[in-house]
Amino acid sequence: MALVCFPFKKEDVDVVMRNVKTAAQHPRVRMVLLVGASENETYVEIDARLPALGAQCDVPIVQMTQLRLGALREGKGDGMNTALLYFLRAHEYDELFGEPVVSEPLERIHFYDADIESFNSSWITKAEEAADMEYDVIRHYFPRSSTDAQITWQITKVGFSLLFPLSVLPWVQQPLGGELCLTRRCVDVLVSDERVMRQSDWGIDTLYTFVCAQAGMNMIEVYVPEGKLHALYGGLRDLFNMLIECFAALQGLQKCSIRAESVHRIASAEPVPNSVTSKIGYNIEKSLVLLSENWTPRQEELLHVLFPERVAAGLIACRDWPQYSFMDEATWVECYQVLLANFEFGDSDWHELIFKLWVSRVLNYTMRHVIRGYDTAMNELRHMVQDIQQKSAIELIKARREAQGCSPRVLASEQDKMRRVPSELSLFSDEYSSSFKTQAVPGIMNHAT
Ligand code: GDX
Ligand code: MG
Repeated sequence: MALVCFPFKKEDVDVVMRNVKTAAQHPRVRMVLLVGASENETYVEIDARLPALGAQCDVPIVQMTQLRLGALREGKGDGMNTALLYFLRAHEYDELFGEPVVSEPLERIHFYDADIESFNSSWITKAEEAADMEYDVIRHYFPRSSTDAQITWQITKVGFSLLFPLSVLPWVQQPLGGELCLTRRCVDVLVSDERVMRQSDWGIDTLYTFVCAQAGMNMIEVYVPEGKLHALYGGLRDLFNMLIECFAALQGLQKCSIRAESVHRIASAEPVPNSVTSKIGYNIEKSLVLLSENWTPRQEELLHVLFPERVAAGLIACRDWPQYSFMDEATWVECYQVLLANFEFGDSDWHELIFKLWVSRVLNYTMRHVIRGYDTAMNELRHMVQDIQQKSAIELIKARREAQGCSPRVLASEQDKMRRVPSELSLFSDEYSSSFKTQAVPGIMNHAT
């Protein structure tokens, strides 16, 4: 039986209560858990309305505030990790959580954002039916507006494609999605991983995705055709923390290796409804202004010293007038590699700089591709990450073979033989041999050194 968790901070309580009721009345759900960021207004109002809702449902509905577990900003990561610990211990007395609430160990935990207006019981059913087929991780994926998900596309998908091109990670549809179901086996893996438990901020979704893949958990992505309608943000500035924390989480993983021998299935998608294709994800006019804000001399210096000159010139010119034509896909990849090598988490100049670089990238994509229609824009995004993945994969395979001592001349004839050998250096993993790790690799793979 399953536990459904809604992490929340400040949300519309009507939406939250409707979602809690949907979950509590689902036949597979044994209990519902609300984990609040603090005892804020939303928390207090939910508390007042829970007894009435509880009377209409047969399963326990528990609300709590998140524990301080991690080492970074107190955010959604602490909320989700609190839920994982609770899930493991809900059937027995526990010092942290008190008396047991259920009699048997819970088998699965589902997470859904509390602010989803299109949530319904089929989301739980789809995940449960997939879990019945013995997948460890079930992720929901959705059709999204072409201007939505710009952290997912420009940061996480680009990063996974660059750093782990042969693993399952570039294939994960929505690697930052907060809607997922995990088995007890998978939760055991996550809570015993220190990297996960310290990630108290927005980086938590990146860590769950990465660690599940690294541990070889079998994954399926189920499709939710109606899409995720949820509380909207205004300008891109609202995404400042999420951007920085999601990038920093990925940067922290860049030296990790990952094998890719787990199963990954993706349920097929369906035609995208007009409600999604016609939606604008962010306010363009408000975002143009962001390029001229919060400049310091040090940001200019960092640009001149570390980035290509056309990027430095283009971005600094934004102090007077917004520009974005310089930040095409190839330039973004160059900047991304500079950021991977040099970005300093916790340094306010670096935070502002990555934010402005990303805003110029999002505006460039919007003005060059989004205006040509939904399908064109989505194709451009897909091609961008596919190209990165392919180039990076080729570099990785080449470097690995060189490290193994294959001269380029014998590569072609050796290729088939190597593919059939299930050695510790599987071609379909991103693991480096120890000799490879010690070598400087030119170009795109300089992260491996
Ligand atoms: N307990 C707790 N503590 N919940 C939080 C906190 C926190 O500090 N901050 C946010 N939440 C809740 C929030 O109330 C909502 O239910 C959910 O987490 C997601 O937050 P929202 O502001 O709606 O995020 P948004 O913009 O929809 O973000 C999406 O991308 C995130 C990401 O990119 O990392 C969403 O899919 C998130 O689940 C995902 O983490
Ligand atoms: Mg939301």
